[in-house]
Amino acid sequence: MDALIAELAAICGPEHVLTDPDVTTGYATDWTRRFRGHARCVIRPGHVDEVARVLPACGRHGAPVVPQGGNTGLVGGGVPASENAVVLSARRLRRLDPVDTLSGQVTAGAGVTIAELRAHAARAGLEYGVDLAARDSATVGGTIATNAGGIQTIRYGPTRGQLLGLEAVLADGSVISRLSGIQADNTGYDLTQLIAGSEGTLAVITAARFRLWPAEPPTLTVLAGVPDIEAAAGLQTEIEAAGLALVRVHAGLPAPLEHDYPAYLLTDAAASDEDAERLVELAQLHDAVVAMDTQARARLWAYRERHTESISAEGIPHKLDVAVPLARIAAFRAALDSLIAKADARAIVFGHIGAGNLHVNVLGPEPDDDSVDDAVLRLAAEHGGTISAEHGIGRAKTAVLHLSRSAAEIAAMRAVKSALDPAGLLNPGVLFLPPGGRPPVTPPPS
Ligand code: 2HG
Ligand code: ZN
Repeated sequence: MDALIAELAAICGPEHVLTDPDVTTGYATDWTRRFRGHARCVIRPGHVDEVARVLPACGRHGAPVVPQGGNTGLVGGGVPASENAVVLSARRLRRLDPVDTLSGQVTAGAGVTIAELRAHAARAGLEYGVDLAARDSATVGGTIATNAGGIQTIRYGPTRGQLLGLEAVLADGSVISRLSGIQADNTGYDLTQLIAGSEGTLAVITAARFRLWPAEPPTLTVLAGVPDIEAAAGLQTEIEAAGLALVRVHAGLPAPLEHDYPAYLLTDAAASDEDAERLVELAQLHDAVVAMDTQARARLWAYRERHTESISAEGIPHKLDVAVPLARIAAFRAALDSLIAKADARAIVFGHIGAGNLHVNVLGPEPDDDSVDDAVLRLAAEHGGTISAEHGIGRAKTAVLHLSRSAAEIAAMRAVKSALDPAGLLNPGVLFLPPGGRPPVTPPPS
């Protein structure tokens, strides 16, 4: 047997070292199917102490480690780029402490899903501030590593905004643990916030301490037809006609409104009946339906949340998760149309309009063809925007990080990376362009 695999089996138990290609392939392919790699094995530690032994073992054998949560990321950040890589699945790190109702906080293991964390908080009358369509698979560890946003970002901020402390293992196996939840803690570098959003390149997250919010569930959801994207800006979650049509086909849903519209707006609100009436009378809203109970609200949200799967049913999408300042969103949208037409591609655009965040999903180009990706990301930068609003850089956007970060910032980020992980053990090829350029998204069959 491979000496590394024998060592890993001794640490975690042989049943937690997966080597069967039928099983490991699932861990080495991302949710979109655009990014594929090959895992030498998948290791599933069940405790932080095991993680602390796994990392030095992989280091000794020169095997890169790719930390992975629910594998719902959309930019290839959890997919191994080298044949030799070990995928470290954090899904068995399932600690979930009782909610501390005095402080309104909770500690959760990296493998707890967002749906489980939200349900746990809700049972204590509190709310975890992040929610997203992938809630049943996306994990605490993965959403911290990617600083996931989701559908409540405007209200509560992204994952970083929920985070009070982390337990994580550094590349050399040392464990850092800041789970006390003390908010008044001004003692130097904030390692928690440094590791959040570092996409598995600085540490393996094993647990986290979160702040929770008083539960104030929205009382109504409005789905409205609007004339264009500008009318939707300033409000909440936006869908366009093409996306809604796709969702209706793939999810078998009826038309939500009597007529079709160029764009749709979906928004949750904590409001009274009168407020709801005032909302649907807004001049920009051509037509609207209002849902006031949980089931009816879920029915309207399905039109938004089933976009990702409906697009994937049509092909392998190029996911370009950009944000531009709200004042420039209409200009960006118009320029995007002509760019997509010239590329002879198809774009499905939806997002979180209140945050200026558009998920531009391009269908048509081959998975390895980055030309549309480049053009759309450049367009966002030219409009004063960012190349990633919520999904991160992953492997997908390493070559264009400079569109959103200055040379000085990238140099500082690289310095942090080499100080904490001098051998480049953790998630090589993610965030920074590797020497020799980005490997192909789909490796040749081995
Ligand atoms: C969402 O907003 C997710 O539903 C996925 O960020 C976006 O599939 C996408 O492009
Ligand atoms: Zn999103």
